[in-house]
Amino acid sequence: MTIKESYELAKKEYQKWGINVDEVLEQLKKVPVSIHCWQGDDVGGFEVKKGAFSGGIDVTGNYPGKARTPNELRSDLEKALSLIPGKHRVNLHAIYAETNGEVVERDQLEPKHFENWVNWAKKNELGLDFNPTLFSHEKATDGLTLSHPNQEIREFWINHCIAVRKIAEYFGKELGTPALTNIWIPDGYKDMPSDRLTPRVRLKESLDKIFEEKIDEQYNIDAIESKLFGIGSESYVVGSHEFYLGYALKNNKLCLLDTGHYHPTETVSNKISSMLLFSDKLALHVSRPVRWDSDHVVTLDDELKEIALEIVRNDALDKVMIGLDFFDASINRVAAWTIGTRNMIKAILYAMLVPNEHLKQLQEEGNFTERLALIEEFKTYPFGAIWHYYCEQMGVPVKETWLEDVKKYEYEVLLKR
Ligand code: RNT
Ligand code: ZN
Repeated sequence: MTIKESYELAKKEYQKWGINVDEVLEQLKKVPVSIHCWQGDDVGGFEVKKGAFSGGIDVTGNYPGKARTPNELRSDLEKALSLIPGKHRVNLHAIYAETNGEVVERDQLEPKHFENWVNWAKKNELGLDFNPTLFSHEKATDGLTLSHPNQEIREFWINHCIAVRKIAEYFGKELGTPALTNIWIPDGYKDMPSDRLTPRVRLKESLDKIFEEKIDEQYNIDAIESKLFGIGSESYVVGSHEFYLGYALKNNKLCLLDTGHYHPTETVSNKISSMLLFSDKLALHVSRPVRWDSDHVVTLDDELKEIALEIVRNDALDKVMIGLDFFDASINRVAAWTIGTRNMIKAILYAMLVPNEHLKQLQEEGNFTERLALIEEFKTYPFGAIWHYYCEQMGVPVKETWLEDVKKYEYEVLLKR
């Protein structure tokens, strides 16, 4: 049976439930995922004067072939994008600036340092998102940045964030789609704090200064990312969930929820509906925590499906900006992007192929038996046949055949590095 024949059969199964699969696929094409560039080089970046890797996160593994230059990174991204169905976005960090061999301090970065990225994004029809980099730097060695007691250090990072927002505005203007600029800081303490308030007061003031200059949301959208703990900030993190939730609501900013930044049994899927009642939009860093905020490659697990269900059944595809955040250096990095991004898209498709309205109705009627029975039965509906057809239709490899492309690329390009 061909892919198309399997698709036609599967389609009928869904049709019985009133799901129009052709329409679903049209809708799916329009859902962008923001792919993080930093999986390609283990969050290294291309600064001339590189600071030691730091910031409460860690990358483990030494798989050969990591990108050493912006061109290598772009070429690896292109390879991954050729294996992922749909039109997507690329998420950059400030450390991916290109400064022509010159040392440019982070508070001095300008749009021109990202010209190559913008030209590349135009050529590949990609939107760009952005992040200031407040780690791996001599002014962040003690793990404090925007909440630092030293005013000069705070100002340096404030100016960095302002510079980054202006660069993001340039992305938005050039590419015709707003850039999401997400601020994440590592600030916190390894051991019990004696004062939780003062650093938070300073963080609040720093954010106020960063956002003083209004930038048209047509070009740049600001987000702030919270965290529960990190390596070296096990006891206290300044930018906690409550801190940013409050800040975002009061100042009309987006909360960015990273799926690895909560207590192990606390799920982001359960937060989306609540948060969207009080803000128009929110952003995600979809990641996979294994025991801790470990940033493993995203798999098609229950929580990923639940996140996708929450977005789809609450009609929130325009409200939730989906981005990825993982970095595994122990496997082929192009494969890591491909696996994680394909899984994110698969999860959205899965959620679109569930009779969501019917299931909602069952719950309203108190029919929990049928609710559970159908949720479970739908797990083995022929979702795979629809996914394979989608890949074929979008001109990307079907099933595991993409692995051949990656192996060839590894042999011909990555292993020569
Ligand atoms: C760290 C945050 C943050 C980073 C990236 C590199 O815990 O998740 O988003 O992973 O900015
Ligand atoms: Zn994150």
